Amino acid sequence: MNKESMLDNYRIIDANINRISEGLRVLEDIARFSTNSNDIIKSLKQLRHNIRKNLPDSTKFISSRNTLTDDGFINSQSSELDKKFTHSDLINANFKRAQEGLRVVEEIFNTKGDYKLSKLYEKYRFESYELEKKFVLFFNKSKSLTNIQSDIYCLTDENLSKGRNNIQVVKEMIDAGIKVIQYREKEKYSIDKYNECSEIRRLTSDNDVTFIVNDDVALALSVSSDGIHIGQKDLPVEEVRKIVGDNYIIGLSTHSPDQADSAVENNVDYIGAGPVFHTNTKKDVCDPVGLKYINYVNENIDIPFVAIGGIKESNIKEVYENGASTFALVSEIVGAENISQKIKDIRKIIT
Ligand code: TZP
Ligand code: MG
Repeated sequence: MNKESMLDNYRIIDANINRISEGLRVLEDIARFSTNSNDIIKSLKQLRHNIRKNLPDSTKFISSRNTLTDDGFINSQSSELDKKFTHSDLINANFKRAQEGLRVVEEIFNTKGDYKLSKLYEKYRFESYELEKKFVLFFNKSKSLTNIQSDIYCLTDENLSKGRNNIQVVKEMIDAGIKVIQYREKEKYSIDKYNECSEIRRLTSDNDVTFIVNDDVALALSVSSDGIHIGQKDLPVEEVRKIVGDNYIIGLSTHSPDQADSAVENNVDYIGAGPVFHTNTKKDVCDPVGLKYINYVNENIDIPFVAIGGIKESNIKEVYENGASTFALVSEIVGAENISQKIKDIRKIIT
């Protein structure tokens, strides 16, 4: 190999080690500013360190550097191909950046005759694939949990929807800027529920809306909803967790301080707290638990909670004043003549 092409190899490796480390650094920082991502941050940092640490003769690589006349840099400055729109785009692009860089380093070391190093960087590339999966699933779950903590949590109930079907109602909710929707239908055939949920999954995915399915774990998984909402009389949370895995959201209805405390112990992701007031919507419902329970949950429970049961435009202020910041309403919203106007009116009170 002549001197010229040796130098080019160093330059390629130097550029790619920078590309990989920078990509991983961006990912690390995105993870750093999400909650509970410590595991992922540690793995990213470890990988980034290993990638630099195992590079021999670092001065040789640096001295081959010539960034300002690099065609890659010059092209990038005059192009908008790399524009990103969402955090998900950013995550995707930076994993790809790291993986492509690792592949280049691996190939160049291989042709340079550093076969062992080539294999090492291949191993890092495979580690990055696993990490990407972990990161994306984790990130999607935290995004969904953020949506669950938005102002209004909507649920379906076709019987109360004034002749509109669930799909029409869901579209109106999404148009009004609702960020979390639960599919709750007690009296339909599974096949009809499946068809409706598949359509709702499409609509919610397209609009970054979190989609939760009530009661039915198989239905939830079959349409890839973001979560499942269960009640005290459903399968135990631990069993549901075994079925759905850690990256899936489990919501649990609670009606007492004991139930809220044990929800936290069982790693539930959020709880419903209620019924705050009397409701006709839920048939097998216990007596109203009142605002006192909302107060208890607000002061003692560290996971997100959603106040539910008999909440209307006319009484939501009290619920808000007792510490709730997410409100689940069924009849008040699906039964409104104008869903979007109703949502606007409610928002005026709680923001
Ligand atoms: N869980 C507790 S109360 C309730 C559910 C599903 C129904 C709430 O419906 P509405 O019409 O908002 O009272
Ligand atoms: Mg239930």
